Amino acid sequence: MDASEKLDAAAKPPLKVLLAAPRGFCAGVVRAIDAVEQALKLYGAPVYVRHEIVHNKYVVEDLKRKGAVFVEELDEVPDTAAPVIFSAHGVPKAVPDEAAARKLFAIDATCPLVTKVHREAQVHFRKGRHILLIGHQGHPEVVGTIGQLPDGAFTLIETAAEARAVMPRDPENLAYVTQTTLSLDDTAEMVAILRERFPALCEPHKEDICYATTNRQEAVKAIAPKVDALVVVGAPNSSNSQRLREAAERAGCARAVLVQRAAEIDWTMFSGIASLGVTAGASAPEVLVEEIIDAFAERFAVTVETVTSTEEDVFFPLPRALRPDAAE
Ligand code: 0JX
Ligand code: SF4
Repeated sequence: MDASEKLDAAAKPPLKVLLAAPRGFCAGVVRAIDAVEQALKLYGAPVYVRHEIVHNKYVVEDLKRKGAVFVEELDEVPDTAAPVIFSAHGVPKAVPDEAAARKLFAIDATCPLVTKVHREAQVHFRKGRHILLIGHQGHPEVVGTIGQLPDGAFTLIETAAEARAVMPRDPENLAYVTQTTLSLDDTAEMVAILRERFPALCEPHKEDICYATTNRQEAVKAIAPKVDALVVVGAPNSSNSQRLREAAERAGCARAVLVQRAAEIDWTMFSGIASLGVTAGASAPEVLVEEIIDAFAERFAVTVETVTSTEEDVFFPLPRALRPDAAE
């Protein structure tokens, strides 16, 4: 430490940062972003992407600069030989059907763990079961899951009150599936209510809330009670990121905020703190975590400690059309 750094350290209040691990990118997000990058490499620009590939503006803007063109619906894509990639969140069946009818070169970057939920729902439907879908209305993953089956196949359950009130036609032929990025605690409560009301309820063999959602919520809960404030790096339209902020608040950290970029931090919220928790949603790149910690380091004498609650080694291979020999 040179003299000016010593002066700096003395002038700044100390801040202990507890950095949650795991945090940030999950295997489904890595695969989806790599799919767009690889499509650009193999087929050149433009590559069309339906919906934000993952819910993060920084990621989207970076891919735009490289030649990706983002649309919300297929009717915004011209008749083209260029690839059209579906986002990690999944799409209703009507979307690949329309792409096939238009002979578009569709590449599906839906996370395999979302596709697993689609498959479960299809099996229940074939077996004549009505399906309760626990999730958030209007979220693209929920729209995609509902769109796997004909109208009326699902009833959406958003709250414990709805779990208590739902009146399925045939309670003996009933199943549930869930969105992958829900609150573990809220979902456990809703499932407990449904189980008690409908003993014949068919359940997923392996939970639908994915490993990444589970691990990031557990990691944030481990640090939240120990810090004065907590930052979740992520976007407001990112369900899993919002759930991390909520989980931190419920675990005892009253000052828990979702932040996209350092420039938007409201510093009045952090006056007088001595400890800070930091985590990131599954769609938030690590470079933004670093940007935010650097912004705190301009105002505080920061020391960083990583708190690891579990190790992850999940990896999903790219969609087939993008594997190395695909364009030959
Ligand atoms: O809003 P979500 O959490 O579903 O999506 P996001 O933030 O893009 O995270 C990655 C994709 C997750 C799909 O399950
Ligand atoms: Fe897949 Fe889970 Fe990541 Fe969603 S959060 S993309 S389900 S691994």
